[in-house]
Amino acid sequence: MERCLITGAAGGIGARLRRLLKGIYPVLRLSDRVEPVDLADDEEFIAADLTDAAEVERAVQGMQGIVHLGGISAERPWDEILQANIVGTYNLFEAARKRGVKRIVFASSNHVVGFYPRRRRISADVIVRPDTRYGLSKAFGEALGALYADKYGLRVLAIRIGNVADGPVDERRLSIWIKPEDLVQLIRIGLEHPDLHYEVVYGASDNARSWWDNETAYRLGYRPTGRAEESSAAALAAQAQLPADPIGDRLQGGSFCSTEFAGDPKRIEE
Ligand code: 15L
Repeated sequence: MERCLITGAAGGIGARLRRLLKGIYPVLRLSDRVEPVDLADDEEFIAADLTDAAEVERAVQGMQGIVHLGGISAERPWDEILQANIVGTYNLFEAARKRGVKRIVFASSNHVVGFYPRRRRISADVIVRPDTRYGLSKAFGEALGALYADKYGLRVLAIRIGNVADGPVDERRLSIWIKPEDLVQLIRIGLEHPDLHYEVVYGASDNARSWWDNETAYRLGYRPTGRAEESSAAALAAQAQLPADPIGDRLQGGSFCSTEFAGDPKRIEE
């Protein structure tokens, strides 16, 4: 793997990955709608709007691997999600197929399975339970990855990312936090593992309170070094300052579940 593209390079995770992946691959091309403000002289950038298929093809041209972070990473009105995450992700996979890209690491999200209760431990094989239109769009991206792996032979890793940060910032994040360096490990598995076809893994560190069975990631060689529990006192103190969320506090997706929730909360699985 020598030539990689990061889409969504101007976003929060993109900014971290630009630094952490630098030097690992000889060519690391960055793409986003707008150029990162701190772009360095030795960084290659191509502006591309994911909804514009021709621009996406231009960004993808000559690449062997793609880390697809681009699109919207929070709940938004349907038309915005549709354009950026559904049409945009389709354009990205289609450009990759046409241009002979070998591998895609798809930044999926824990919000694909956000409506599972916190008391359940789930593997990556469970049926999806999206908590938002955003989570739904990520489920689409995962399915698109399976199609392009099975039908066209791309190698695809979908990472259901928990929360990327320097440390866990509240009680929920004690379960889903991922240290940035651990995310880099997973991305490298997606870009380099010789036996990868199509897999879904959870993007979480070695968290004692995890809700996820991440066996697939471990089988592929993942050895996370982050441990959320080491910061549990600070995370729980921060949680104590937050208002209670009677729906979100029971569910893995947290406030993404309670946003726009309508009707009787009793219907949620206990
Ligand atoms: C996500 O998918 C979001 O992109 C991120 O901003 C966080 O909110 C994260 O999930 C989370 O669940 O904490």
